Amino acid sequence: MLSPWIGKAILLVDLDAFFASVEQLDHPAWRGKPVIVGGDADKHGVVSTASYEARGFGVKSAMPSSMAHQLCPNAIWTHGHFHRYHEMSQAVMNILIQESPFIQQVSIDEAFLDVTPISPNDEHPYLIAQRIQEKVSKLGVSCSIGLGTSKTVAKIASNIKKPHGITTIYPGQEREFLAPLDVREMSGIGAKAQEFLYKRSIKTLADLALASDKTLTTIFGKNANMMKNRALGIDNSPVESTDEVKSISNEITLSTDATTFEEVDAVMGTMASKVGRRIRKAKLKGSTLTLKIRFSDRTLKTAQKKLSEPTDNERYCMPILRELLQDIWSPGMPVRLIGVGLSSFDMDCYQQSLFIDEDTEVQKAKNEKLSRAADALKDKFGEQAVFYGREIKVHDRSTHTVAKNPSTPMHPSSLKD
Ligand code: TTP
Ligand code: MG
Repeated sequence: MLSPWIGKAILLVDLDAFFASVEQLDHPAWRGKPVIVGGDADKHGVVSTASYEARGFGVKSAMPSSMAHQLCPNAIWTHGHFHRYHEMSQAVMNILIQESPFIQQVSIDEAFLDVTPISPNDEHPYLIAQRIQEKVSKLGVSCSIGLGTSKTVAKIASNIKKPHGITTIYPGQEREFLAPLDVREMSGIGAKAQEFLYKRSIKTLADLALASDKTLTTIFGKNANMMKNRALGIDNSPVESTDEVKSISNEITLSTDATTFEEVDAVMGTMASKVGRRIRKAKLKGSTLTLKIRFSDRTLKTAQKKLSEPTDNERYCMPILRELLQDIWSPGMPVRLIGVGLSSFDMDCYQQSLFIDEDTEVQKAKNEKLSRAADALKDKFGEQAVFYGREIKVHDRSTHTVAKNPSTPMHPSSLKD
């Protein structure tokens, strides 16, 4: 018998060993075996994710592939099949949308859902979580769910029972649940913040809630108070449906660093064509173009240009992206991540340039025709149907999109880091 649920109810649904589970679904012979999705060990690759069988040997996301090989020499390796992960992610999001219109997708395999019982939809949130798990299982993958009164609690709870668990923190139990947990469990606290806090004997969320404002401000700045409240289970941030598009971007983390112009240009071309396709689907045109590069030492550089006219065409963007690239990168510098984005979808988008140059117009028409033909083919035969020239190579080198931005056409993403 379930205790009644009074008040706000938020679910965080997170797929289990997502990329590896899709691989096991698509390759029945791999089921029940250690599977690793990642880059090649001899090219300094890293692990994207590992099946739970491989995790038993200590293999983890972001671990160097060479180490994963040592820990689990018999694992089955794959570079990954990104269109399948995207497809599966969409199918899961469709299940969630049927359960509540208040959905916030936060990564390719994760979304918050507000399922607060309000008459006439006053079904117990736990039953909704159970139904979601069943429907997701029918797709051939599994998910874990955290249920709580806030996004903070739901997110932390979702990690407690994995795989295929539901962890419920009833209203009023938040503080007791959070208190003994390691500070690292909280979103926004990474390895560096953890080290800083540990040095000051702040190890659990209870310690964090009691820490001085001065210490918390040193590490979290203007978010100090918010973090303290969250450690106490106080978090009123809403599940924000993300329909309003402010920018459309795609980024990719490479399994091995790109160092030559040819390599970087090929990846940039692929990201630009993904952005182009999404922006055309959304029927928008953007007038600010952004290029983002993360180097192997994790430093990040971005370059931006206001375009002379709004565009939805990657071919128009490529020469400008190459100029931007020159500003922030020189051949030989090892590149780990490349992102391309278009933004500024204001009224200017719909204005035509006042000075029409005939040659440019002819080229523009040609570009448009080519892009639309490619879109039509991709609509019919899938994302992998058409590649532009050098793009093809990218699919052998890239392991995953790590942007906390799934490439859903109407999902906004920011290139800010
Ligand atoms: P996660 O949800 O963090 O991990 P997961 O789904 O593989 O495993 P878990 O059961 O713990 O949720 O990430 C979702 C996918 O994102 C993951 O399957 C692969 C990709 N990813 C990377 O490529 N690199 C990374 O470092 C991480 C953390 C994830
Ligand atoms: Mg997951």
